[in-house]
Formats: sequence, structure tokens, C-alpha cells
Amino acid sequence: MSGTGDGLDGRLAALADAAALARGRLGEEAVAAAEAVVERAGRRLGLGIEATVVALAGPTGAGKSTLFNALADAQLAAAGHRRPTTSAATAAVWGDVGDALLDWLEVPRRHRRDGEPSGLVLLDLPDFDSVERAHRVEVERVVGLADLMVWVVDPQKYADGVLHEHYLRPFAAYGEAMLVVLNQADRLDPAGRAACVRDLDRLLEADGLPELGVLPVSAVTGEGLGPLRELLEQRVGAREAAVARLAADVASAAAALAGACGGGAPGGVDRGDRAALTAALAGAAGVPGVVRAVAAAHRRGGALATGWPFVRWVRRLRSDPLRRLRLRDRETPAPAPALEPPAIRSSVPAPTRVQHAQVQAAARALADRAAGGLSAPWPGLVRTAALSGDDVLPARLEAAVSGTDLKLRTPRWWRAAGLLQTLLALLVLAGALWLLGLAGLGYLQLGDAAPTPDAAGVPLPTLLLGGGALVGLVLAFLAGVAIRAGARRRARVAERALRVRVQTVGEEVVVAPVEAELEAHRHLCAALAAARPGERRRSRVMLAAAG
Ligand SMILES: Nc1nc2c(ncn2[C@@H]2O[C@H](COP(=O)(O)OP(=O)(O)OP(=O)(O)O)[C@@H](O)[C@H]2O)c(=O)[nH]1
Ligand SMILES: [Mg+2]
Repeated sequence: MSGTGDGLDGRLAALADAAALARGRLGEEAVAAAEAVVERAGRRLGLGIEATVVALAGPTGAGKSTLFNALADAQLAAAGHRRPTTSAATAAVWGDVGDALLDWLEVPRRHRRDGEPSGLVLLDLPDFDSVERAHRVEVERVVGLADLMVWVVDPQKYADGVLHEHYLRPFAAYGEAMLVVLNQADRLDPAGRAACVRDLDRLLEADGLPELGVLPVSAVTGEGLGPLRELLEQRVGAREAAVARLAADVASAAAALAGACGGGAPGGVDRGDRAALTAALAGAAGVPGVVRAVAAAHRRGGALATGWPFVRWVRRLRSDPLRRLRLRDRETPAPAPALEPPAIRSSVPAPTRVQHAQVQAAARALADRAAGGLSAPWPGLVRTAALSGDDVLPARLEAAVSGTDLKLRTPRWWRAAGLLQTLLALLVLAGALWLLGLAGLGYLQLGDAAPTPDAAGVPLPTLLLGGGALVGLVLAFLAGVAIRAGARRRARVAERALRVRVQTVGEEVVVAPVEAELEAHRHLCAALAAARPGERRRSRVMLAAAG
């Protein structure tokens, strides 16, 4: 298909791209129309642009069939007084045109002609304003396929409403793919003819086709047929009509979609919105609770390891908060079968309705700012994208939290401090037993058998009991201070790790879909711009020929 003029191949590829991106996003009708253009253009170009399909269309009795016969120089199509006369398309084919093109046109009645213009496929159509619905459908169908439409009107029907409102005005971009012929010019005197042409020119201008001239002819007297033949030969010889028509198709299909690209540039995903989303997700994931549990578990573990042994057991009465959340020893669960959905494994509470609403609000705010400036329907599309993962969020957050390495560590000094506490407790016990022994001896009046050793005047057992207890309590106090500082540090480390995981969920479930939608907008609008022509070349050929 290479080598078609005006970069049509590239513009078709761009339109195909745009249509694929627009599917499900922009209006179904415009998308379907663009897809149809791509499909039809592919078929038409595949059939070769060496042939040019020219269709004669117009109201009943305008003289299409008579003109067709005159151009073919043979009585091929029935023309007459019965209205309407023609009920199916007839083709006259000049030169070596393959049947594939005529099969695609679905015109079974074909007449081969010799001579020039070689490559012309001339079609005589039924009346477009027919009382017969089938006629109207057939015209509509061929209008969609022909490379060049020749609108045949007569002095009575040139202002026909259907022609102007249904076939000309909506095709204002198809100036290069149309001709207008005023047939039965022999019925008018020169003044009447000039007035009629002027009036029709004015109507065409109102239709948005100011450069489309009017060619007066008479199929009966042959007047004006020379210039018409010349014009057709020129168009067929140039082999540009098919491309011009398809270019107009591409341009109007792209224009129908381009309304969605009218707005400004998208804002993109804002850093603040991202942070707010992460905060909302962290709340919904129960991060603060987990962080508190990490700190509490550290304090509890530290107290159990280093606390004063005589009151340590009190701590055991309260269970490990991390174990309560089932966040300890994460590596233990057996791997789940691959196909089963991941079970909710931790006992971190599911998001509350309020937390869920906060996440949605953050996602919406992020989407709205990201799509800021874009024209409809993009803000809605971006918002929908931001909320598209809503139902998977709870499971994803749960997995993120339970999969986070909370970096729980047991400081090595705990063990040393614990050993020291045990040693001190033994000294206290020894002192207490000693004193108890002395008291027992005294009670049995066996005292002073041996003097109690002392240090600096304090009896040794008293020193053991009192000093051991004092040092143990001071050690427990100092260890407690260090443990609380450690707990705060552990909490910060865990919170950072949890936030990273939660942020990843937000990126995947909210931000990525939003960015994908913005990318679709960018890509689609670039494709539409590439599909639309810059400057449209208008042919003045026919006005010259009409003179
Ligand atoms: N005077 C005059 N009569 C014409 C001219 N062209 C066609 N006619 C006559 O107008 C009548 C209708 O012509 P057709 O060729 O059958 O018209 P048509 O547009 O094919 O009509 P449908 O097939 O019904 O759509 C015939 O009687 C023709 O002889 C012309 O240029 N001048
Ligand atoms: Mg006819």
C-alpha cells in the first residue's frame, strides 16, 4: 500500500491507533466509524488505485441513467418516464479493471467498454430520494465506497432538501471527492441556465462547499458532455480520487474523535496527592496499630530479658502484641497452593468504612488533579482508573503488611544484662538465705558461734541482699530506658518498611492505572493529530473545466 499520496498510509495507521485507544473510552459511534474507515480504506487501497470508481447519484428523473448511457456511448441502463426507473446499480468499466473491485462494490451488472478513460468504473445508481427503501439503502452503501461522487440534478430538483442536507452539508470535507452536474440544461434558455447555476452555487456555498462548481450538461443533446468527459479522464488519469476520498474519510473520522482532545495538558500525578494516598492507605492497612505493636513487643521482650527477676513474671501475664496480630515468625506458614487465592494470614483488622472512604477520596483527588485541564470524558476516565482496583485493595494491603519484614531484632546486650540480673538475683538469694540462717541460729540461742564477716562495717549477708537488690533495680531501670529508646527506633524502622510496601500497593493499584490513562490520552491525541491533515488542497480544476 506504500506510495499512496498525501501520506495516507501513515494517517490511516494513526487513525487505527487512535481507534484502538478510543474503544471503550470515547463515544461508541465515532469509534465504530473510525474503525470502519480503517477497514474500508485497507480494502480499497488493497484493490489498487489504478481504477477510479465514479458514481452517478441524484434524485429520480434527473437523468442519471441517460447520462450514464451517454458517457458509455451505449444503451446500457434503462432510462425512461416511469419513476423511479433504476432499481439496482449498473457498472460501465473502461480498461483493465479486475473483478475483485467490482465484487467489493457488489455491483453484479457490469459492462466492459473499450477506449478511454482506462481505469474508470462508472456506476449508475438508483434515486436517493426514492419511495423504495431498497433504493435509498443501495445509494447509501455505494456513497460509502465510491471514490468520486457525481451528483446529478435537474432544473426542478437542484435545491432538493435531501441532497443538500443529507449528502452535501455533512460531506463538506469531501469537496475533492465530489462533482455537481446540472443535467437537462437544454430545457433552460441561456439566462435561465445562468440563474440556475448561480442559485445552485449559492446553495453549495451554504452547504460548506463553496469551491464545488456546477457543470451544466444535457444528456440528451450532448451539450457539456465534452468538459465532463475531460474532467473524468483527468481524475481517472491522475489516480488520486480514491486517495482523496479516503483522506477525507480519515480526516472526518479523526475530527469526530478529536473533541476529546480539546482540553489543555494533563496535570500529571502530584507528589502531595501521592503522599496523601499513601497516608490513607497506611491507615486502611492498619500500619499505626502494627507500629505500636512493634514498639510494645520490643518493650515487653526487653523487660522479660533484662527486668528485675523478682517481678519479671508480671510481664508474662500480657501476651506478645505482635503474636496477637500474627505478625511474628512470618516465615513459618506453609506455602499456599499456587492457584488458591492468598489467604488473609495476619490478624491486622480489615479497613473500616471510614478508612475505605478516605482511600477513595485520596484516589479521587489524585485522579482529579492528574486529569486537570483535560476535556471530557478524560476526567471521568482517569477517576474510574484510579478506583479500578478498589475491590482488590484490602487483600493487597493485607498482603503488603503481612509480607513486610518488620526488622525485629533482639539486641545482644539483653542477654548479657539478663545474665547479670540472674547473677545479682542469686547474690540476693544467697544473702537472704544467709540472714535467714543467722536468724535461725539466734533463735536457737546458738549465735555468735562464729563472727559474721563484714565489709566496711556492713555484715556480708546484708550487703549481698541489699546491694544485690539495689544494683539489680538500678540495672533494670537503666535497661528500661535503653529499651524504650530502642522500641521507638524499632517502631520507626518498621513504619518506614510498612510505608514502602503500602506505597507500592498505591502505585500499582491507583497511580499506575491513572498514569496509563494519561498515557492513553497522550497517545490517542497524538495519533489523532497525525491522522488529521494540515492544509487541505482544494481542486479548482472543475471550475476551469466548467467554463
Ligand atoms: N430534456 C432532457 N431530458 C432528459 C435529460 N436527461 C434525461 N432526460 C429525460 O429524463 C427522464 C428520466 O431520465 P432517467 O435517465 O431515467 O433518469 P434517472 O435519474 O435515471 O431516474 P431514476 O432511475 O428513476 O433515478 C427520461 O425521460 C430522460 O429522457 C436531458 O439532459 N434533457
Ligand atoms: Mg436511472
